[in-house]
Amino acid sequence: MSLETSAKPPQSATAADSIVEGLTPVAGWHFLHLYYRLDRAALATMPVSERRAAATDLATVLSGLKGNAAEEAQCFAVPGHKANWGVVMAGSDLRALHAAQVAIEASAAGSFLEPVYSFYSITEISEYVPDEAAYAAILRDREGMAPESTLFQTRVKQYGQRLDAMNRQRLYPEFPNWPCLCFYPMNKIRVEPHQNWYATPFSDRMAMMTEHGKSGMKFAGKVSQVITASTGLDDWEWGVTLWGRNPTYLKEIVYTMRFDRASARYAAFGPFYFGYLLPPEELVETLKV
Ligand code: 76R
Repeated sequence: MSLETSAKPPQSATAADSIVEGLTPVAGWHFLHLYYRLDRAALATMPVSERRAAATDLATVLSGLKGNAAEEAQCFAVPGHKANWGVVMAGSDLRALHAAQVAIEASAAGSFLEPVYSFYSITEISEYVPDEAAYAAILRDREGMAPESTLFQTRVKQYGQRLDAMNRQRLYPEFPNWPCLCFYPMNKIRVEPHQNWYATPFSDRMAMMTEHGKSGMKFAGKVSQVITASTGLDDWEWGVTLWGRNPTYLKEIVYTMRFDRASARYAAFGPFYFGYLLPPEELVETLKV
């Protein structure tokens, strides 16, 4: 395999001429996952009335996130010992998102909340999302469709019509109100000489991502994903947030993708967090705060 890297630059939002100074992403939203454990020993020392007030305070802070600090926010219970609960927020205002984190930690519940994990990233449109012309080339070269055929032209046109909405969802995602979600960070590995994603020609990477996209599409309606980018921002290169209509579908999609070349040969994963969505009042009730 050639180690020559492609000259093709990514479709970067920052490739535009103008400089956008500030904390608002040039395109997309900030994306913040926060995970906490409850310190039961600290909770046990609190008088019941204080404990109830702290639970109410926490539920109030969490209820106010969506529409105020963040455009989207959801909280969820996490079974197991890695964390007891988590919250995921997305929005354009970094200081508001950070203030929301501070509000959780400085609330009356702060004295018994132990932060255990966080991940900061920004939504993006991957450089492998085909534009209309690239999609036409895929139909022609990989699916052997004749460009003069009506079917070919219809499919390209329909794709172009869907693309705007799909890109909006990639940058400004609406969080599905589904029963459960999972989160994990990932890297594309750089092992020389044959497994360096970044030294692999663009066309090979594109072919692998096309295979990846196809295997993901089999889960349409069962799994919804938001891939956020964190190179230079957090310890891993991407955050993967998946919502499932059922935990089984989350298990199945991750297992299925282990066999895609992009994951089988090039992916490394961080810790996995799984949770089930709950409204804030029910969350504090369930956790027996
Ligand atoms: O967004 C699109 O639908 C276009 C095709 C596509 C791209 C470009 C796509 C489709 N993904 C893309 C990019 Mn994805 N994705 C993951 C994971 O566990 C693993 O093995 C990998 C974790 C999952 C589960 C998943 C799901 N994807 C990416 C990138 C960015 C690469 C880059 O830019 O360099 C990563 C890191 C990544 C990882 N992906 C899909 C899915 C699903 C379900 C789809 C199909 C979406 C659909 O229905 O159209």
